[in-house]
Formats: sequence, structure tokens, C-alpha cells
Amino acid sequence: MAKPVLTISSKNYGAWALRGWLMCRLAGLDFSEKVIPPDDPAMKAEMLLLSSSMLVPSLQHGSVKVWDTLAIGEYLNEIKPKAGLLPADVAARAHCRAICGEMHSGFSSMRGALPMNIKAHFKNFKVWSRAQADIDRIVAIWRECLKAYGGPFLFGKQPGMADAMYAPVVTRFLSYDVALDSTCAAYCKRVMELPPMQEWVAAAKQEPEEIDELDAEF
Ligand SMILES: N[C@@H](CCC(=O)N[C@@H](CS)C(=O)NCC(=O)O)C(=O)O
Repeated sequence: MAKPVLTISSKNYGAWALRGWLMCRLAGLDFSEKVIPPDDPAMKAEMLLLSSSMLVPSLQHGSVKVWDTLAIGEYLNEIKPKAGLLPADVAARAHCRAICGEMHSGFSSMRGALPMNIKAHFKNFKVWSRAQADIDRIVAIWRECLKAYGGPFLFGKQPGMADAMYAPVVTRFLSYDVALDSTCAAYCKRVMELPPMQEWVAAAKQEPEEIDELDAEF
């Protein structure tokens, strides 16, 4: 079977792309990546062939095409069960799916006000109340998981799907100077120190594209 291909967009701005890519790396999948530059109309037709939603990330593995980060994570967990992307215990696995679902469908105020922008650093960024409510919920999720499963990652000793889902939040907290307690600050540091995260961040910093409205301080 040909090597799986993960299609992604910008590494600086593509939060969903980071989630899917990190899941593939944490699962130990030997894949190649195809980068579609953001806002390139010529690439839209090609994207439709790869992903019915025309969104990335999208994974092509032999005859299997899977898009949407949650579906990609579940697929990787099925083909790489030993990687432990999801916890082995049924209750912990249900908890993991619940917090991944919250990330997937929620936190729109935080996502809108603090878009992922790895290259940027907005010192003393003013976080408005709705985004702060999302941040407060995320911090509560992290604290609860780190306490229940003993850390250092959300579901225990090794990073998995939940850490990948929240990884772009970690980069946002750093980019926008979000004040965190010591437990959550240490968790962010741990995620940023993962070798695949360092690889992603280094590539994001090399990207030439700049989307002015996301670079504006507001
Ligand atoms: N719910 C989707 C969201 C995917 C998404 O919004 N991806 C962005 C990039 S990270 C996208 O493809 N935007 C359209 C574009 O760049 O043309 C998922 O979980 O994968």
C-alpha cells in the first residue's frame, strides 16, 4: 500500500491541521504531508477530491479517505491500537471523547478572538469576557484530567488524541500571553517540548504567508 498522505494547510495558522498532523505523529503513522497553501483558489478543486468537506486535515490511506480531525483520530486509533491515542480504560476513553468533542464543537469565542498564529506574540493581550469563559472551561478540563489521570499528559503518561486536540490552544495561550496557573503553564510547556510540536513550530516560523487580519493586534 502506498504511504498515507495527510493534506494540511498553513502550519502557522492551521489549528485543525496541527491537530490531525499531531495525531498522525503520536500514532506512529509513517505518512507524507501535502501542504495546500491557504486561500489558493487553484487548489480548491484538488481539495474537493481529497475531502468532501473541502476542509483540511484530510488523510488518504490506500482506498480510505478520512477527513475531520475527530474521524481521523478515531481511524488512527483503529489502525494503530497499540499507540494508545485513546485511553485503554472504557470510562477514561468516554471522558477523552467528551473533552475532544467539546474542543471540536465549542470554544468559538476563544477561537475567534485568539486565532492560532504561532509566529506572533501579543504581549498583554486583552481577553474579553466571552473568550475568557472559554479559557476558564479549558483550564478546568486540563486541571481535572491532570488530577484524575496523574499527568503529565491529559490521560496519563503518554500524549494522545486529547493532547493533540488541545495543542493549538496551548500555542494560542503562549501567543496571546494568557495568564495561567502553574499546573496549566507546566502542561503547556510539556506539550511544546514534544519533539513533533517543536518540528511543527519550527516549520510554522519558516512560512512566508502572512494573513494581515490575524497579525493585527486587537
Ligand atoms: N471540523 C473540521 C474543521 C477543519 C477546518 O476548518 N480546517 C480549515 C484549516 S485548519 C480549513 O480547511 N479551512 C478552509 C481553507 O483553508 O480553505 C475538522 O475537525 O477537521
